Amino acid sequence: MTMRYRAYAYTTEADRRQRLEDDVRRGLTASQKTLPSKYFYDAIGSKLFEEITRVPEYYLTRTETKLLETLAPEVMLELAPVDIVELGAGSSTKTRLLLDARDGLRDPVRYVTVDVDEPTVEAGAARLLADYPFLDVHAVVGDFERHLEHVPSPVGRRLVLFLGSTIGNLDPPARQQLLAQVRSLLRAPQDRFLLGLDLVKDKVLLEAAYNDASGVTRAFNRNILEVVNRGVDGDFRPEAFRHVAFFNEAESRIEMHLVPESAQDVKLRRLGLDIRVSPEESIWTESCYKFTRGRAQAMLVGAGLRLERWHVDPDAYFAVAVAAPA
Ligand code: SAH
Ligand code: AVI
Repeated sequence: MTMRYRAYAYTTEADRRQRLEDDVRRGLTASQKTLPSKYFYDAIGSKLFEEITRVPEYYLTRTETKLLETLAPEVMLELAPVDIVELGAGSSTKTRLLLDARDGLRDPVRYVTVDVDEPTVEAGAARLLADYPFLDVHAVVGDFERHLEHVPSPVGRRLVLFLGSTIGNLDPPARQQLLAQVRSLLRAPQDRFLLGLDLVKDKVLLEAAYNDASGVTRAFNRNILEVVNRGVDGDFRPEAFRHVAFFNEAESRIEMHLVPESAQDVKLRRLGLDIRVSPEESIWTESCYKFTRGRAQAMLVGAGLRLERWHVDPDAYFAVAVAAPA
């Protein structure tokens, strides 16, 4: 790729493997078995996620996209950022909506993308570079919970993006920690943070979004077992597990689990570990928290941020918050 693209990986293959081994051992020997949701995103998982964004039940992506289309001119022309940092950008499709709205502005922009899945980042960057000659791309291939210190210092007005309600995949303590780090990425009073949040709504709609009729979310959920098999030389049979997703109202989150049809004895050879998963238990693979304006405001304030604007679609399904340093 051209000199306009630079990628920095902050973990070695050996380190990544060690972390996966530690996470799998810890998660699958706990009384409530768990796997961290960041492991969904291997090449197949990222493709399955892209497919999820197109199933009719998954309203999140299309609703946020519409909101961003409306907001983009205001955000881009008012803020005129020259330094855009995006966490969990994936293929950077939504970033394009913002870049398209720079109508007339041709100042160079540096785009810093932070994501664990390198091939997806690279493919997204290639498309951006081809279409936006004013752009430089700096890819931080890593974990946004561990590697934000490697985001380079701003080159001018900065806009940080965290879209898609990916923040909802973090538990409250991890979420607060991440927001505090985002706050430290904002250096100047005019720097801003754009945050996409899925909102609390009718349980039927929420549950349908995670139980699509075409079964793509089921395939996405089961794929994490393929990632584990590859990572620790395991023999999970993903098809032996049911996909279970429901709204936990008390915690305001969708929970995704994998529940075996019958008891499964699984060898995790690289860990020297044999485990049994019985039909009375589950492997909890993901939480997707849903927000209200009040809760979003409180979490931003808790991280030293001020909620400046709150944009919601007409059905009040999804919100894009604009936050500033407090
Ligand atoms: N922002 C895009 C993609 C959302 S999918 C959208 O709104 O459609 C979630 C993305 O976050 C994936 O690309 C995944 O690889 C990335 N991701 C998940 N956990 C991560 C972590 N801990 N660190 C870095 N990237 C992560
Ligand atoms: C990436 N993240 C915001 C998605 C979500 O809705 O929480 C991941 C996902 N899980 C199941 N479907 C989509």
